Amino acid sequence: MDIEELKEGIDSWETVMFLYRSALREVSTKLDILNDEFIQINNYNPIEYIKSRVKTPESIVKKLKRQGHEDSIENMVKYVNDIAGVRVVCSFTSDIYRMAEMIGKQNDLTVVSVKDYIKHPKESGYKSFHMLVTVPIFLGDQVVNTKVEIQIRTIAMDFWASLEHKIYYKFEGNAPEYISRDLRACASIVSDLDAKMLQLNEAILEAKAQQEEEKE
Ligand code: 0O2
Repeated sequence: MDIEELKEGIDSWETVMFLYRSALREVSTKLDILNDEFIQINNYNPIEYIKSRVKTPESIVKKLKRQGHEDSIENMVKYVNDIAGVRVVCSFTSDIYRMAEMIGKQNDLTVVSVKDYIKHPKESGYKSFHMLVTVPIFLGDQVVNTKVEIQIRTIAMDFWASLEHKIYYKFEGNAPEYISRDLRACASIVSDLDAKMLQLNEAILEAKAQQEEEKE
């Protein structure tokens, strides 16, 4: 059963939030295990850190309003996809796609939708890879597929998004044009930095491999 179909206890805020908190735990553990497996096999750590949060009631109500919906538990479960959110911060852009592929292959997760704001950045300059997944939560008498939004990005993308979010919040979405323009310019600097770091990493790996070859 999907969380939207939950009839019994739909009026109970606690039941719904319990499901979202449980889904966050499931997905976070899954990501930790994937990272550990990757370290074991490749001797390399693609995830710098993972943050997770359940959206605050104020933020849920704001989002419903923005979407033009009444604030009810039924509507929030149906229309707000990021009540449970996990942010995976990777070292390099290539790690993002590697992680996304690994997540997509997990049999017990269903990928509902994918938004690639790296290949197609938002007007604001925002870059990140979003996956909306559902994870089954096994209760005593039923299984509820619960939505979790996974945002995957580099440290540089996360740095920009966190500061932009703070700045934009102060203007409640109505920032003067010159601020938006400067923020877009910063996003472009951040992208250049990401590309340069990836290039450096590849050059280092190549140089190391060559040194090893010469030793043999
Ligand atoms: P908050 O306060 O971070 O929770 P959908 O969820 O698919 O129905 P939505 O919300 O447009 O529709 O989805 P999208 O585009 O995937 O955005 C979801 C989240 O991505 C946002 O949640 C932000 O966290 C982040 N995000 C999207 N665009 C931007 C941006 O331009 N700048 C920054 N800093 N973050 C962004 P919320 O609920 O909007 O905000």
